[in-house]
Amino acid sequence: MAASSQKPTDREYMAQAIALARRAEGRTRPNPMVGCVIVRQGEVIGRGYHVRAGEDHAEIAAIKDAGGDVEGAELFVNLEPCSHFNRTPPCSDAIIRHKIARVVVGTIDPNPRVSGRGVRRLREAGVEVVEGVLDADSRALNAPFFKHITTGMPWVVAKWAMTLDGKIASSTGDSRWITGELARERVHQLRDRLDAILIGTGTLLADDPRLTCRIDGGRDPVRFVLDTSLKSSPDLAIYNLHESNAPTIVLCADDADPARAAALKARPGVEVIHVARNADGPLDLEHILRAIASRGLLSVLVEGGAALHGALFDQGLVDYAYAFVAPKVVGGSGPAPLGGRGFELMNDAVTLNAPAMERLGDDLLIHGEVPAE
Ligand code: AOF
Ligand code: ZN
Repeated sequence: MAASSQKPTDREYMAQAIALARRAEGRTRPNPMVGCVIVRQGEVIGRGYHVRAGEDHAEIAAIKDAGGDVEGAELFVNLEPCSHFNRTPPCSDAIIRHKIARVVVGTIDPNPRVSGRGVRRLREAGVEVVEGVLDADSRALNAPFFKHITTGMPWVVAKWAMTLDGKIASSTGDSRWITGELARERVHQLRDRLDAILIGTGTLLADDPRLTCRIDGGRDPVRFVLDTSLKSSPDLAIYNLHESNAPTIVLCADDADPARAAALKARPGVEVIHVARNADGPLDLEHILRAIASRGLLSVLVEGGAALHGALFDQGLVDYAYAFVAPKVVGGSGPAPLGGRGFELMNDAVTLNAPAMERLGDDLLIHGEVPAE
């Protein structure tokens, strides 16, 4: 078997594969983002990425881009080439058939149907395989896919916008707008990239939001609204979105009024799902998140309000947080971004891992991963 050592340029080509993969961000569910670069004698001869589920995997797209002549070349891909038949035939077989000499893999596919079998198959056929080049970046790129396929839960992203004095609304409940144009555009970019969006009853009734993505070329996330006892009117904006091709799904309790459920379901694109309650009354959030994931949605953006965010953090269900902070003070008794129980000691507070900071006009965005418990 060929020796498999890294070359100085491996990381550069892997970074190119990751950049290609990202072109399909928000478009590949339930599949991961995968990019591929094929190189021969120091020259890139093929590039490709997985555009959406059911279409060519990245490796096949890159082989086609190279015109099919890839004998003796090196292939760089951020996820282990697959070894299974599903919507498409196995990439590892195509690589062997096309006589590619060396394959550099970002990270092993956590899909139990692949998970090491792809690289084994390649090695058994005499292809040199190097694993783990930009491994952490490759895993971070597809964190939602990794979580979804190994746990059946979606990647949960909490987002809020608050004033400098930590409020998400004034004492009268007014919240339009806390942040400026650029920050709001950034939110639409999140809606474009995450598969689903979820809000609580309070936000639904107070804000009457549309939860659509309003940027050029954007696509709408599948909308989930929590309305335990179906208090919302079918006339709310979210039940009358003729311009959206994503559904709106209402989550309510098993004992919610069937007539009210029927009135909502009568609206085009609206579905109603009944969810079990916890012993103390509210809907079971883990059950809700599993219901979202079971539709092949890898990630969910939670846009509030305070009760929902608080409950999710209390139960350790949040993976990533985005906090937009505006340079305004509003004072009074308006709510903070998180209700719930919270932690008694500052020492126990959730601290984001290596938070990133972005300046968006006069607003600040702080975001980062919530450490696993
Ligand atoms: C690759 N290259 O570009 C992608 C891979 O339903 P299918 O046939 O598209 O298979 C989906 C699975 O294939 C997905 O769960 C993941 O394990 C792998 N994705 N693999 O070699 C790709 N998108
Ligand atoms: Zn494949």
